[in-house]
Amino acid sequence: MKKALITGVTGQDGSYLSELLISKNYQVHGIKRRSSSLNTQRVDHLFEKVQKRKKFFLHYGDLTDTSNLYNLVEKIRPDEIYNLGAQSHVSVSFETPEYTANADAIGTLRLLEAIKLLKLNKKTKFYQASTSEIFGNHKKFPLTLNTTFKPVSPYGTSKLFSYWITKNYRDAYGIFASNGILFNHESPRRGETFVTRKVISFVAKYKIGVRDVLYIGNLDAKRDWGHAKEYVEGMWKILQIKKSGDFILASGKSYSVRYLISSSFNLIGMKILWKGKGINEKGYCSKTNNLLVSVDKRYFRPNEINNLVGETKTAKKQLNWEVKIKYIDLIKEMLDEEIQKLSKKN
Ligand code: NAP
Ligand code: G4F
Repeated sequence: MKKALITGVTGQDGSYLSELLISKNYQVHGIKRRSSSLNTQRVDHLFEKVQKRKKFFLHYGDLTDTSNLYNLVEKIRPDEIYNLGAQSHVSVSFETPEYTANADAIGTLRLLEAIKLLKLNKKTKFYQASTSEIFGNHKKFPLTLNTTFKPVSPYGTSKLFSYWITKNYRDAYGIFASNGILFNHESPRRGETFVTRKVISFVAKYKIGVRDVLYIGNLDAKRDWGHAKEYVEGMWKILQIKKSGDFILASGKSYSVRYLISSSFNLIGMKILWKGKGINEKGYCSKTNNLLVSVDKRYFRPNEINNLVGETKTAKKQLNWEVKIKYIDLIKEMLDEEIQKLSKKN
């Protein structure tokens, strides 16, 4: 039985990846942070279901704690490490830049050093959760491995350090260490403060009768959105092929935040009429003229990436991986689950 160690196991991707690996008969070890309130909701179902069969274990730990990581790698001696743990919110990284760099950049180095110091170079494969945020702003799309990396946030910059250090340890010490440069991926398990979940939660509440206004940031920003469930399969594939390397996982299409809002409301039979420009732009119900959406400068970032679209052909060729779930089906699934959750509560 293969053993995997997952940092960030309590997050969106960590929970889907755990499910996938357990289904492939791995023994999964996850690192969870100590928290004053419960933070294992996304994996509790797994823990309860498979614990008896000794397939899923949670360990306390933190990417900012060197000896903790070293001791866990020494104790578990994993065949595969998936480094998914991170302060993953771009906007928050401007508020907590030093912490973000510690967890998202140096945390990766700590894990790679543990593999090296424990002489696990030939045993342990390493996956780094790299991100499209390392690209920054470009005019030519799709973005490829030949595109220049010029991140525009503390998050993107920290992740770029991790991208390079993963490559360095691959080349210098022969570790099977690979980067998955993943474009935005979402799901019903997405954190509540990311834009897809924020918008869809609002629309779901509207559907069950809650009347409020959605305050939003940059409506013009475009992202390449896919389904997280498919992307974790890509992560696993990246560690199964013969040679380590760097890979882009993307859908190849991007949509604006404005379109996200319009298409989510369309799913509950409503049409948004947009009026005004920039910071004064507002969205109204086309039938009643009631105010539904208002741009709010609180949600703008000091620096922003206007558009992200990733290249898709290489992943198809090298990993036999491609996006199958379409944008509209992803949004629909998220909305249906949100409405179901709200209906259960009421
Ligand atoms: P997420 O839902 O925010 O999960 C992040 C995970 O990291 C959580 O389990 C969190 O623990 C944990 N974490 C945060 N700080 C930590 C620390 N100091 N030590 C240990 N664990 C820590 O993120 P996600 O969407 O699943 O993304 C997974 C990874 O892929 C992240 O590294 C993210 O940056 C990267 N990524 C995501 C996307 C995307 O679109 N989702 C795209 C490209 C790359 P708590 O539960 O306790 O907060
Ligand atoms: O959903 P977001 O916060 O995701 P963002 O910044 O693209 O980052 C996500 O994807 C990255 C991969 O590209 C990951 F590496 C990262 O960990 C994370 O998972 O924002 C998406 C877009 C941005 O342009 C943002 O400015 O939506 C815009 N936006 C507009 N109004 C908003 C809002 N974002 C948030 N979170 N909240 C708003 O009210």
